[in-house]
Amino acid sequence: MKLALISISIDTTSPPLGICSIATYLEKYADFKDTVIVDVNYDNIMEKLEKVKPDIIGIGAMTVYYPSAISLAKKIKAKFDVPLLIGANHISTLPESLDKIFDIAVIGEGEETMRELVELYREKRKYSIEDLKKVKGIAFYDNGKLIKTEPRPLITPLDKIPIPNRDYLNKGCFKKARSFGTGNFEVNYRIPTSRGCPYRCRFCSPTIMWGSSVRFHSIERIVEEIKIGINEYHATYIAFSDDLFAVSKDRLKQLYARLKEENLLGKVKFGGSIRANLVDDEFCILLKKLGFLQPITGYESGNEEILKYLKAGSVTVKDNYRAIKLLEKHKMGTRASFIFGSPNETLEQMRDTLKLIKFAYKHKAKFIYIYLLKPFPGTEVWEIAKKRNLVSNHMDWETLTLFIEGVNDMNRPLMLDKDIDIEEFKKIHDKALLYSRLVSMKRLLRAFIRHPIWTIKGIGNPFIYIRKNLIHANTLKFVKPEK
Ligand code: B12
Ligand code: SF4
Repeated sequence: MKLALISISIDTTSPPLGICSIATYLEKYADFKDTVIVDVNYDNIMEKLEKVKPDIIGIGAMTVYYPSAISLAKKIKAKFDVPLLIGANHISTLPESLDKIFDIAVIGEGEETMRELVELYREKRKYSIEDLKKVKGIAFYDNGKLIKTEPRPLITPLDKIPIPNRDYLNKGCFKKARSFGTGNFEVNYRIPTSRGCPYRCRFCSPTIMWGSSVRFHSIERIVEEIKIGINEYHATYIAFSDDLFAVSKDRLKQLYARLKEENLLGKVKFGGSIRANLVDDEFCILLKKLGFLQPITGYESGNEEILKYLKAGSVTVKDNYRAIKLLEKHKMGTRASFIFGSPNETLEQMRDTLKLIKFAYKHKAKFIYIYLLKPFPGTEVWEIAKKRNLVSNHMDWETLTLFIEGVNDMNRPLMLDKDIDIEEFKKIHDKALLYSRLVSMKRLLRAFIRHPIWTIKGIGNPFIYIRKNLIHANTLKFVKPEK
């Protein structure tokens, strides 16, 4: 019996660790070794499935990829008469949006639910409705009616989940590629060290996915995973890909002490997400000693009222300015992300964010990401968008995807406010993007000076790259609510 798990996220620097974790878990707890990972970045999905001939197929998708998951599912169903599963963030945060093309939705943490589903299929060679009703943490249709079973308890302690065996991943994941973490060419490696986040930002959904408390891997286990990354996969840059990595100084201190004992400091560069409210000199010194580069920080807004709304009062604009300054002072730089288009955000408030972006630019931010607020399911922003009739459980999911046809734009904006003056907003947004592009150009230039061949290889034709990513990156098409 074979299981194929498909990743459709387009990103060569972030291997699909969720399905890799499921494959490893099945090996350990179901004695099942026949999982094959199909990765859109390296495989022709349909060709690979033809070759593998799986008995069960599963696709994982964030909301931005849900339309792609549905169209892939249609192709798969036309060729394979096997149970087709959907998992990961989109369906976990909105099982009600389950498309009938899928036989089963796996809600939330996938490891234990997949163990049960694989064992059930191995025993009975089919899924009956009666059997499915007994499996926790899934959704499916019974005679056109959506059935959601009892929630699946979370796995505790988190170390019960084995270290993902990266041999399941395509070898291409461990080739040098331009790193979002350093801007250089690195063997990029990711390690999630926890599940969940203690904060409650209104645009984010960690509690729906991972419950209200945070579960951590032990420091021992993290160090073990780092060693595997360095020794077996030759990782040169490790990103801790938690919802929020640096939750406390204590944990950083413990990690530092163990890495020092193991003589691992300086062997690899680290990255991960931090929060402006946590940044002070001691925190920066700790990160620096660990070998951290350019920690990623969601500054989001330069306006007090909007920031208070977005981050539920957990951080102030003063914290943002202080963090940017301190990260420059300690020579780590910052990867800074900002959001425009919060509910009821005025142009004046957006200009405050523009000021903060300019400040980040002046203080040598290494990356500047400009986002338009997207209402993702499971968030408070989703509920607002729903009340405004902009989204629904069965909406056109293309509205929330990453790409606009023909334009390499990462932020297809669904404007939440009908009264916003789009032309004025575009002017502010264009200025913000200008800072982001200037930073990209500097980065590209630095990379070119250090690694000319790699850089050209990585970006292809430089003229096309510059036109696509730097000049036309900002051709926004607005989806504005009807007046
Ligand atoms: C690291 C990370 C990134 C990294 C790497 C992404 C990647 N491809 O791995 C980067 C920085 C590149 C990134 C980018 C984006 N991200 Co991101 N990212 C995360 C983060 C913090 C961790 C992901 C992770 O590794 N989790 C750990 C693994 C173990 O969990 P998992 O992947 O969810 O898998 C489990 C279950 O989902 C399930 N499962 C997963 N797949 C499957 C498949 C099947 C068949 C089954 C049965 C089960 C199953 O079982 C797994 C084990 O329990 C999550 C938050 C989070 N904690 O999930 C956000 C998150 C996934 N990202 C999010 C978003 C929005 C984005 C962007 C769209 C942002 C943007 N506007 O550009 C981009 C997309 C870029 C792209 N091209 O794909 C949202 C998605 C929201 C949603 N409703 O879809 C999240 C949830 C953050 C949030 N709370 O808002 N991201
Ligand atoms: S945005 Fe970051 S800090 Fe806020 S809830 Fe999400 S993961 Fe936590």
